[in-house]
Amino acid sequence: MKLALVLGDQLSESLSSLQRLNKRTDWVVMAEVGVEARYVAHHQQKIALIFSAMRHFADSLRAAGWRVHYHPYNPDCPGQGLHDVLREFLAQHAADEVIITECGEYRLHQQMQASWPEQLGIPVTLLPDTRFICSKTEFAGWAQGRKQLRMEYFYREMRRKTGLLMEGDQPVGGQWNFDSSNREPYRGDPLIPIRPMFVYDNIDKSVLDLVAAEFATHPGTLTHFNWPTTRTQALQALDSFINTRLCWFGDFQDAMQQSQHFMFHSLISTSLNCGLLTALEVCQAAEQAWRDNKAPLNAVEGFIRQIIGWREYVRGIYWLTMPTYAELNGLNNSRDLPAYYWTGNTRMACMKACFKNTFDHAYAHHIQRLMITGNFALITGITPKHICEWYLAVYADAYDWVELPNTLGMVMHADGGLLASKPYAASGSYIHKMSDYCRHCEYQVKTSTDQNSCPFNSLYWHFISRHADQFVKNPRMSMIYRSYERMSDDKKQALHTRSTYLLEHLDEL
Ligand code: FAD
Ligand code: DLZ
Ligand code: SF4
Repeated sequence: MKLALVLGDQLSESLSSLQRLNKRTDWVVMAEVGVEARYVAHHQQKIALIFSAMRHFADSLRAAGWRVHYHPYNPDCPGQGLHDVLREFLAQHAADEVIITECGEYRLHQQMQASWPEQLGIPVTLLPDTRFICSKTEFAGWAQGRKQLRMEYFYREMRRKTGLLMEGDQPVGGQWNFDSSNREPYRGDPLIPIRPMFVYDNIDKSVLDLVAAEFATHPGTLTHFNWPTTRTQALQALDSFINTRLCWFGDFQDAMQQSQHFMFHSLISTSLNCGLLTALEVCQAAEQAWRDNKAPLNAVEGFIRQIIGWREYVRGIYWLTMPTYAELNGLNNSRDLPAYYWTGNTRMACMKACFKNTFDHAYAHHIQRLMITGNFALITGITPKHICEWYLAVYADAYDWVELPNTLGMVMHADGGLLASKPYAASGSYIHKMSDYCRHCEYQVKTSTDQNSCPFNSLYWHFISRHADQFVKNPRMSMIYRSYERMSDDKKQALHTRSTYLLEHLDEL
């Protein structure tokens, strides 16, 4: 008899481990365990989502005729690791092989490879995760011999491989990338359609009670929990996005609003990452919307690029570079994460709005993550490990393979530019242009050196000036350095005085 361990982010019927099993003779094991639920302080909604989706998935496997051993969370169990549950199961059932689809995190992958066969006393076979469009080997082959691993070129390969938005070997519309049309601020028109609200069933309710009782000290609240916990709900979420928001996704992809937490974003990352949706089906649905004239090409291309481009690319980078990647600190940062990343208490309206969204919904959209909370961590020089841990904890879609390259590489530029050709540092004027936050803020976005001036402004120039050695020769930064050089010494001194003050009082902003 064989058994397959199915993890909390492997909730797909197409899973490679399930394909190796015989429904009638083999077993599927699934387990809610303390080690996975506590290795970072996951947001309460993330734990609720995973436990509930796992329970629903186990039920759907049983309904399809599988034999499933499900271990619900039990704080009193002496062993709280996945291997403890497997060992206990193997004591009752004689199995000759454990089969697992490779997991998404280096930490667990190493344990499965290095110590589980001995701990369990039977072979452990790890199979590739075929839910991704690009395998680890294929990515390594693409990366080999390249000086720069630019997402754009990888993305074109994925377009060719999938045939998405292609006419023969050429991109539809004559262009691979329509990003230049995707930078509009939002001024209230068109109205943002509401997302579907899901009714909790008994499984959701009992999991929400469990999380409230056992994980109350974890960040965030459960009040607004509305993540799909079944494939049916995930398909509804996808359908609602494709039919009501995709058409505006491109134009307003980078826009932010004080009172609009989701804008025109899809909200499908949680479902993609835990396995309720596959990348290919999502992209095919978007492509079909374009073919049916329901959404313009800039929106559909932009959306598909996020998935077969960025999502696959960051996964490739992760597995190509781990474990050294997690240790990188290319800008030698050493500052602690200010307490408001955990409490949300800050006077900076943009940061406060993103924290609120994060704690209320375990969500923030890409530009909030990159250009607000991420940008602030970059320009203030937060230690990469601290900010990486924060992003892994607070978002319902966060798993190491996708969070780490986004944070350490894209946001913190700690990988020396492997992932991004220049740091995404920005002053308050970018935030002012792309949002209405500054209207709600007690800081003044138009000034840099006064007592009440926007912290992002002088901190941005502090970043530019303190990292001149690294970036002055970067062609994409030359204009910025020329502007800095043109400033009077008095202005530079005033910026330095203001930013030094802010850095010394970082916790009080
Ligand atoms: P949409 O904006 O509607 O985009 C559609 C889909 O594209 C997403 O669902 C996602 O699957 C994919 N996507 C978009 N951008 C990226 C990207 N940069 N990397 C990978 N996939 C992308 N995404 C995660 O799924 N998990 C994470 O842990 C995560 N951590 C991040 C940390 C930081 C610092 C930053 C800047 C970005 C991070 N992202 C992460 C990427 C992105 O912010 C989220 O995928 C997106 O906000 C999810 O919301 P959505 O489903 O509404 O996405
Ligand atoms: C994130 C998570 C949580 C909170 N809990 C569980 C769990 O109890 N059981 C489980 O199998 N998986 C869980 N997960 C997802 C795992 O942490 C994830 O599979 C690894 O991080 C690899 O991506
Ligand atoms: Fe953020 Fe500065 Fe605008 Fe305030 S003024 S919302 S701190 S960018």
